[in-house]
Amino acid sequence: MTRGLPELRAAIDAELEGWLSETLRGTAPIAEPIRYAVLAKGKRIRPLLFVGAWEAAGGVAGPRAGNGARGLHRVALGPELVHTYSLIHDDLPCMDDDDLRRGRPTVHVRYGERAAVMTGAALLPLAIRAVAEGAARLKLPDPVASRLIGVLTGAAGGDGMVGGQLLDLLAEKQSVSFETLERIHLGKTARLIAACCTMGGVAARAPEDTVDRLTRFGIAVGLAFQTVDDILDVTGSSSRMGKIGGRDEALGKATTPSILGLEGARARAEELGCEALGEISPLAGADRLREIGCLVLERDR
Ligand code: GRG
Repeated sequence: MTRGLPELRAAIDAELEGWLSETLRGTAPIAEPIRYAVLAKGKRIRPLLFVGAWEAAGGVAGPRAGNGARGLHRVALGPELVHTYSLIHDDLPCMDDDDLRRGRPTVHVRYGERAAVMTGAALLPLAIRAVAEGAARLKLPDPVASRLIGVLTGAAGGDGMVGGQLLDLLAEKQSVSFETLERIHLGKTARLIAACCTMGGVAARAPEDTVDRLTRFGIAVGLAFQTVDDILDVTGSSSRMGKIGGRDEALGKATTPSILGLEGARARAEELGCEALGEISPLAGADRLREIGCLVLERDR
């Protein structure tokens, strides 16, 4: 698979669109807000990381792998659907209370709060279904498919994204140490990003030391991702980001720039980026994964 990132992103978008159309048939009225949230212009970093990690782990899609790339892209939808659910719930009035996301009104602004809660909830089972279907297409044995689901659900749960989000909310307007801040970032952001990388290694049936390496890469990239997000909340353009900036300060959130200053935060992002790239340097097929890692660090939205 030698396509560039824009082509890969387009292939993932096409899989999302096609699969949702097929899967949501007969599920009106929840289908509309689901499509609205998922098909909005996200950067698709998590599915890209999954495919990049799979390649770095030596994954090969061919006739012997069943439907090859289609199966791979179907699995890649799992983390994106979990991520989209987290954005919908994160934007709710009882959470961060945001009106704009991915360049358009948030789901609760467009469809109401009750529909937004249910849209988020509906995305979780869809995510598991996408991973299970993709694993079947790749002809992965059941224990490998179960492990993929275990990695994704583990990262999304109380010990990962949901737990990190609660810590984040509890820390509002509190004085927080840098160590505590990074523990929050690990839970609310980095665990899901790392799960994409772990899943890439698992789906490629790579040796365990490679899977561990990809997980460590993912954690460093995930922490860097949140650090850059905190920086952009201070310095970024709202129209470019598709969401309102300055929200962290308004909500009294501890962030990397609020603790280390902007320059300190930039240095921390760079340090994490180097750590991440160091982890995958021994892997022969890691060019795309490296490119995605750099994209995370250099992004402006
Ligand atoms: C309410 C049960 C319940 C759970 C909520 C809301 C939540 C769980 C977790 C929040 C996790 C969260 C939103 C972390 C922030 C991660 C982050 C920086 C998201 C932005 O990701 P991008 O930039 O977004 O990849 P796009 O739109 O490009 O996909």
